[in-house]
Amino acid sequence: MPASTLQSLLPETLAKIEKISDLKTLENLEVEVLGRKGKLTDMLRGIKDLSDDKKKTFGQEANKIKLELESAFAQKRDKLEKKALSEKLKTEIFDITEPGIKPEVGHVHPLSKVQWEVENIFSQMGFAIMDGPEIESEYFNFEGLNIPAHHPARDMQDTFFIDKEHDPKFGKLVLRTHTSPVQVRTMQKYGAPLRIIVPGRVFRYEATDASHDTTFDQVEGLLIDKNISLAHLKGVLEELLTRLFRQKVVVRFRPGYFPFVEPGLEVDFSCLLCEGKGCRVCKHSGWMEFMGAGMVHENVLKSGGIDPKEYQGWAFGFGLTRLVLMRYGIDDIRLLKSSDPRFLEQF
Ligand code: FA5
Repeated sequence: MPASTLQSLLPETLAKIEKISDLKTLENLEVEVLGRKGKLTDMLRGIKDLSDDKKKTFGQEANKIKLELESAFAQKRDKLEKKALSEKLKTEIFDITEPGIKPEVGHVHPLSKVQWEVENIFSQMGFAIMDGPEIESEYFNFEGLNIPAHHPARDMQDTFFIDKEHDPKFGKLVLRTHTSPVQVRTMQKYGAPLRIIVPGRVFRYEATDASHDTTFDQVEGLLIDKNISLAHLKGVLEELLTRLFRQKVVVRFRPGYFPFVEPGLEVDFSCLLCEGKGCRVCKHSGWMEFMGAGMVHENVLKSGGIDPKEYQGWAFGFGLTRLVLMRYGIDDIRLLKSSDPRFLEQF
């Protein structure tokens, strides 16, 4: 292998590199000179025919040339890449003063908002927040609450039954029709005294209209202690409503019937719009219907394992969904579960 060929390879290649103005041509030249079948590799293959002396000098020389060429190719590649990038940037229009695209941010559903507010207010009054199963047994939904099978009071709440195997001791499985079953469950678990609320979803088999849905939310309240009276209930409810509606709200009791309380009450609160004077919203009565309540029936205390001679208390259950309607002035309950963004985005 003549050394002059090796010698001329360096300046020839450097001159070619100098003239190249694009990355692809540079890459091709690199393969042509330094690649596995390239010129330099080819020259090195002939080394075996040289004398030992020449082998050494040729080897050293070839290695030096290889390193120089590698460095020249790398420098040129770097230069061409930078040039390509700056040309690309020149053609791309990027206006840093243009306003960004505002990301869509979701928000809490109005029902959850009011539920959290109610929970907050009751927590501050020392109530614990409880939960219970939505698929209930007939026992907890009815019998345990002093509503035996075939009692006409069962007709007050039309029920969805679940066609599934169940423990006959507890009756069939039902979608709970109210949050009241959690009263007995909590009494059995924690005993007296008790101070709880139970927000939760309930289900009834009934025709829907602007104020009735088949799935809605209730909040149950239960307070069991010694020397408890309905005056405590009035105080707690007026505090809740006054804080929730941010205006003075008055509560009134009327007699009502629920098998699990005695005496039983219907609770109304003063109309928010006319403050009790009478207007279209309250049908000129000055009052809004709010919920059922009463002193816990002794049979219910017994179901919960609490001695009615030692403890007494009151319970209530209101429709959270209807409260949300009043809070935001919504005129159809079905909108709340509709998932229609045109409605939900207003809150
Ligand atoms: C009950 O469910 C009783 N468990 C309440 C109770 C608890 C009384 C503890 C005594 C002691 P009622 O069926 O009236 O009662 O329902 C309570 C509230 O749920 C009603 O005042 C109403 O606000 C709401 N409600 C009832 N049915 C529907 C419905 N179909 N759609 C929306 N809200 C409803």
